[in-house]
Amino acid sequence: MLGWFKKKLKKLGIGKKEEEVLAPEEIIQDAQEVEAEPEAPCVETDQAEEPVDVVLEAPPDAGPLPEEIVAAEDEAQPCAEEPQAVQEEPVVKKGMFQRLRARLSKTRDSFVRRVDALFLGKRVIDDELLDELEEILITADLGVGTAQDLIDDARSRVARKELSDPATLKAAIKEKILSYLLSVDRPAELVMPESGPFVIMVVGVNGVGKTTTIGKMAHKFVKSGQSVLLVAGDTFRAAAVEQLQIWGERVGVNVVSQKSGADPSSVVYDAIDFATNRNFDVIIMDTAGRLHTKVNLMEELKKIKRVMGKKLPGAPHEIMLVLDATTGQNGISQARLFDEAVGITGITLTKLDGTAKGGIVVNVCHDFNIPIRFIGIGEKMEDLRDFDPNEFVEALFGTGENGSS
Ligand SMILES: Nc1nc2c(ncn2[C@@H]2O[C@H](COP(=O)(O)OP(=O)(O)OP(=O)(O)O)[C@@H](O)[C@H]2O)c(=O)[nH]1
Ligand SMILES: [Mg+2]
Repeated sequence: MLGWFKKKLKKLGIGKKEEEVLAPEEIIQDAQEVEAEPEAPCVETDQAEEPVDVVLEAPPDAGPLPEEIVAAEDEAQPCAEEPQAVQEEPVVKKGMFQRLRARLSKTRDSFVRRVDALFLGKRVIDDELLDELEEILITADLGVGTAQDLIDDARSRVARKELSDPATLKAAIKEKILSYLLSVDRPAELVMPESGPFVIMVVGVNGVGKTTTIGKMAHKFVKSGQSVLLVAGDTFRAAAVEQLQIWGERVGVNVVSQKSGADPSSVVYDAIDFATNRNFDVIIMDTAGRLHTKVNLMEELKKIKRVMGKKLPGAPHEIMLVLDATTGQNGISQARLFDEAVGITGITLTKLDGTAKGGIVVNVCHDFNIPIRFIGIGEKMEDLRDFDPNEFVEALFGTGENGSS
């Protein structure tokens, strides 16, 4: 991700496959609507030159406590203090890979292990085997279209006598999946703005992990030396502002907010002024996952995008859709809906740690020409990974010893 941010943005576009598109109200899963309570306007900052008011209350679901985060960071990089500097990087990298592998274990069980079990003792690739393989791919949430393409490819390679036994078929499936993942991982074209901050607008339905991902992203940017400003654009849910403020405190970054119920466009308008005047590098804006009427959510997001562009030409530089991997195929419908409304330029897939539906990653890359920027593999600050197709496929298919199958 830092490569993505520092160097350039990836080229974007939309490619679609025919799949059933749900009505917006079916896709945007509702939760209990919370009445917004008016609160004092605030700009929480430790860098601001002007005096500011800070309103900070404990939100109900702010995620893990700071102590847990510190402990988790220690746990995440067990080899970081290795005395021999020359060995440090590979060892840490290996530890990171093993952690990713462990977090993807449910998906590996539901997908690769089932493929292994299917192939056990089989000597020939016949129609029955391919049909059963297709079923595994579909139930592992790779999507019907992706599964069909994989099986069609395998079938034609069998016909061309390129594949003869199940072991080569597994390698072929792995290779084809990697090709889907790499096809949207191409080099960037867009450069960082000449002046002003790089603006990221984060969107997604409620509960997918937008605010948490924003906190984690901010942590990554700060670690790479960027100054980050968070914008509390979810003015609908009463505790949303406080939840972002807590993340701001954890990460040590500023949060611009107004009272609950305020117009999110006005919040970001002020935030862009604030960031431009103080030379912030990055603005990350949180948005609501639901509003009183669902159709209005999309209209609200369109308005925010328009206002950003008027205030800072070229902004937003990234519209990041957050998808919850545990929702499986519903995520595909969400991606379509948000893309049609505001034009998605990057995707983060969260909660891959708790689900057997990780095949959705392959489905997203196959169905959309939108790069996956990050994957979320836990609730803690360091549990956001840059999406690396090779690493992901190895974590899924590899033995874990040396990354080979
Ligand atoms: N296991 C796991 N949990 C996650 C991950 N990302 C987010 N969560 C959890 O998902 C829950 C919802 O996260 P939020 O960040 O509040 O989601 P949101 O999209 O901002 O929700 P709304 O503000 O209601 O729209 C929280 O309990 C997070 O800790 C992840 O990668 N793995
Ligand atoms: Mg939120």
